[in-house]
Amino acid sequence: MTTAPERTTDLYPTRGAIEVFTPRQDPVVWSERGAAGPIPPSGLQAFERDGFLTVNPLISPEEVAIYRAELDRLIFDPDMRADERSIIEPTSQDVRSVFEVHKISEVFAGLVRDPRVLDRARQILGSDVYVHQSRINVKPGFGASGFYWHSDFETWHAEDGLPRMRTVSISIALTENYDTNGSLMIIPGSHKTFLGCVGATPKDNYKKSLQIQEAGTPSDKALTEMASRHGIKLLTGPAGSATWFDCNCMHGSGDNITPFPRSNVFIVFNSVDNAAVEPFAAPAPRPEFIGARAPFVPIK
Ligand code: 6CS
Ligand code: FE
Repeated sequence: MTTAPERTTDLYPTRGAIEVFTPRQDPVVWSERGAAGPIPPSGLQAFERDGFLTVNPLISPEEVAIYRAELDRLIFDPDMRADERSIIEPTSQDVRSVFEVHKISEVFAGLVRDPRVLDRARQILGSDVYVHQSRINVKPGFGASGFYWHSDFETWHAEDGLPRMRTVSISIALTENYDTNGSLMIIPGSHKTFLGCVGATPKDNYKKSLQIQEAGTPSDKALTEMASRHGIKLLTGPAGSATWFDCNCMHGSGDNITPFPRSNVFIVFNSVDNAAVEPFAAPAPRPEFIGARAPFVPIK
């Protein structure tokens, strides 16, 4: 059983009076060079350089069908819709996200233990891991709203208390991720610089930020600088494909006004050596269904 460490110094200041760039002070790939695992050395090098890596396919069409059916079961369940772990689209009132699916659903619980997923997470983070957060982002057609530019780590540091950049997300496409239906956009290389954002975290910020994020978003100037220097990569792919992305990538996704949903399952793995402490820039930690807290059991 792992318990939370004492509060550490804040290596990545954010949500103060001014915007501040801090060079990354953590490795991107934590395992020793060439450590055993499913990702080949060339893949680890690409992940280290770009901050993301696509695996296509990761799961089979038959497995996609199983996860899609489970996603549909969850989002059309009235009790689930009323649950605090479900986030509703502000305009269409469709379900936008469901959090903690690895605890709600046996089917998604199995996915976090799948060696094709778990072994890659352990290889990137170089340690035992646990799930900091899991969610399905439904992004139904006809008007689902996007996710404005942000670094996940900026939020997980400020509001959940993750001290270091030793956290990785996998996004698994459960529907076709087209270039038109609000797919993930990442600024390659942005993971190497931490952007401390302006503005204190409001109390209970998560009640709004999971619909429309304001605190922790970059200024137009900073975003223009990053995008001009690195470009923007649109991550498309068929259902069954997956993208691993570092916790500090600057990323976002647009609205989906097509008839084609962009439904993905996201799992956020954190190293057991990077357990959440007190939030670095928020009045209180977010609820556990958004950011797991010790004691937790490493996934074996
Ligand atoms: O606040 C969070 O943890 C969530 N928000 C976004 C926009 N991405 C990461 C995560 O789902
Ligand atoms: Fe995000």
